[in-house]
Amino acid sequence: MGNYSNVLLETSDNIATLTINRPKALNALNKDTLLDIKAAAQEVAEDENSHVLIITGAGEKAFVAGADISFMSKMTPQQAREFALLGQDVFRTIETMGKPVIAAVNGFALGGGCELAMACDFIICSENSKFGQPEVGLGVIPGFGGSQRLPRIVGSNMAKQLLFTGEIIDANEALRIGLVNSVETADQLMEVVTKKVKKIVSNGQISVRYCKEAVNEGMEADIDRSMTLEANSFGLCFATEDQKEGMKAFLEKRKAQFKGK
Ligand code: DAK
Repeated sequence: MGNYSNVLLETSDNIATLTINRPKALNALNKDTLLDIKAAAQEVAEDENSHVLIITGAGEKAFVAGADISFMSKMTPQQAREFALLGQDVFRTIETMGKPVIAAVNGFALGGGCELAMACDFIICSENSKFGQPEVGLGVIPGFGGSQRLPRIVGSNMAKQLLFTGEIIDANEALRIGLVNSVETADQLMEVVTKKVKKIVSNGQISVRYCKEAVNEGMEADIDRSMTLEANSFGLCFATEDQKEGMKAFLEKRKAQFKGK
């Protein structure tokens, strides 16, 4: 896979792993890092051998400690707007790519780091993780979608509490409010995430993709429209070899061999 200055990208067993790699700055997101994340995500989206993407942070302390405050401190209003639009675009690329993206949060996920994790399909974190949107303490608001995704995930009242106070919550509180799906020991985080991801990879990739689209698009639509979306995608599955193989394998009492076709 391609070489990037601020992220590492590797693939094995159909699983791509993108590691934000600026550990000295706790993987803070500057413009170049955002551009690397976007290019790497697009590479994975186009790579036939990558079925799932895991995003994590280098080092033992942080997933991503936020947008780079030293970089942001000197921005003009116009540059700030451009920076917010860039981050939003990068995170939308992740959110809308036709493959599952799992955040393996291994430490601080603050500000832009929490926003990056929330743009993924779900989050599994280590016990030492900390989450929060501390932007109000810096005199700004979240700029990479945090004020929009947080209420969609944890509900508007809890989101407002976190956004207004800027408080940092630990992994167990993140689990309690439904921000993360599970909390693992730091040692076992990648093992657990990989196990989960291997289950995803063993399924029909087209149907996994349709599930992602159905949830994402359905969440933004009224119930009638979202039911139509589901019915349409359900119908489309019957145009795939995977549907024929999946149902045939069940009836023959064997494990399906999906081809993603
Ligand atoms: N940006 C830049 N550098 C950071 C950073 C960050 N967000 N977080 C940490 N670092 C750097 C530190 O400056 C330090 O660098 P050196 O001093 O060694 O050169 C190094 O990482 C290690 O950090 P600490 O020495 O502070 O480590 P500690 O363990 O003592 O503390 C910490 C860890 C995560 C509690 C602390 O570093 C911290 O509070 N960091 C800032 C967390 C934060 O507030 N994050 C949210 C950032 S705001 C927008 C676009 C985007 C956003 C908003 C608006 N628009 C364009 C409108 C998003 C905003 C954010 O993400």
